[in-house]
Amino acid sequence: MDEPEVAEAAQAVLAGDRRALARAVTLVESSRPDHRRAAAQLLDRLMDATGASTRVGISGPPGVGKSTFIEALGTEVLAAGHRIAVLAVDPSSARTGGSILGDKTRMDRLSREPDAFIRPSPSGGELGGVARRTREAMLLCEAAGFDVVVVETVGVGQSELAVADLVDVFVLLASPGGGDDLQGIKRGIMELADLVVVTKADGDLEPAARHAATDLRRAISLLRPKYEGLTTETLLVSSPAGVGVAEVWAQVRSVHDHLSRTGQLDRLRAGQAQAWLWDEIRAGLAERFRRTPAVADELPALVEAVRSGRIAPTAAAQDLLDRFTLAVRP
Ligand SMILES: Nc1nc2c(ncn2[C@@H]2O[C@H](COP(=O)(O)OP(=O)(O)O)[C@@H](O)[C@H]2O)c(=O)[nH]1
Ligand SMILES: [Mg+2]
Repeated sequence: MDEPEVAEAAQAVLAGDRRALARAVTLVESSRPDHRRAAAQLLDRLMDATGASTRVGISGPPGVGKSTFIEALGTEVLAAGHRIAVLAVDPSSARTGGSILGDKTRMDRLSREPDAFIRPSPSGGELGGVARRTREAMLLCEAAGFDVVVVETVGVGQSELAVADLVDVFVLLASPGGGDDLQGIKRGIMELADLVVVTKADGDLEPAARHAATDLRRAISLLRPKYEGLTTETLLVSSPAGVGVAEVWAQVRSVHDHLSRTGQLDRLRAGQAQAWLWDEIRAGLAERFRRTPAVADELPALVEAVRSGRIAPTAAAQDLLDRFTLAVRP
């Protein structure tokens, strides 16, 4: 993509052209070096039009009801006059080559709305790459005029941490009947939550959902608050019936307003931007390192030597880094 094409793409995204937005997201998802360069130029042109959205992360284990909830939330958010973009981060799809299909059908209603944009995560790639593409896709959506951006992630290991690092408000979904182990939520993940939502508070599951909420409230009360003057609420929803969803949205707004009013949102985003810069530098350096012939020539032998215990990893790393430094020195 040359300069004028990038300029044209930027104009189309700014005009809210959904197909242009979809193409731009495809561009930032590509790992081809020329695409990476074009994507960076495109984002650079759009930066001024970004940042005005409410960025919401929604996480929880598979089957907890994330997609169903987001569909209900989306309806609420659209009714309030917003435009909503939903991006999915699913590191498991990298391994299974799919798993997002179910989500697509479940967000059927939302995906037909003209003021909604749904984008499942691309399969393939490691978490770092998926998170980077999601950050960029989020900025593109903002430039296209979406003022609510929801990032859905399957709660497996590190992905919650990555998502919590790119949104303003992080919502954790828990299911009833998780037993006495607090639905298996790890303490570290609970500490990230700005809001906890217990799903499936309906029918036979309602008592269990109330019980789970009580347990979660108790557990949260023992944690150090994430922000001064803000408590992490635990709310109940029944997504298919839409019960409790408006309350969740109101609470998301309230947390966001608080952060915004107190200057904490600016600090949060500044920190996120800085962390992103270092992610990019780390990823770019590793890439250039691997591609440097003086490194690439020795890498397989040294990896083997480290694997068999003949050379200490530290020594091998030193050796390779010295080769890299020598190679890049003018
Ligand atoms: N009864 C009830 N079922 C729900 C609710 N939310 C989701 N489900 C069901 O739980 C299953 C998993 O939902 P899904 O949204 O795909 O979960 P995800 O994997 O977290 O995205 C589906 O069969 C949904 O119909 C709810 O609030 N109440
Ligand atoms: Mg889902």
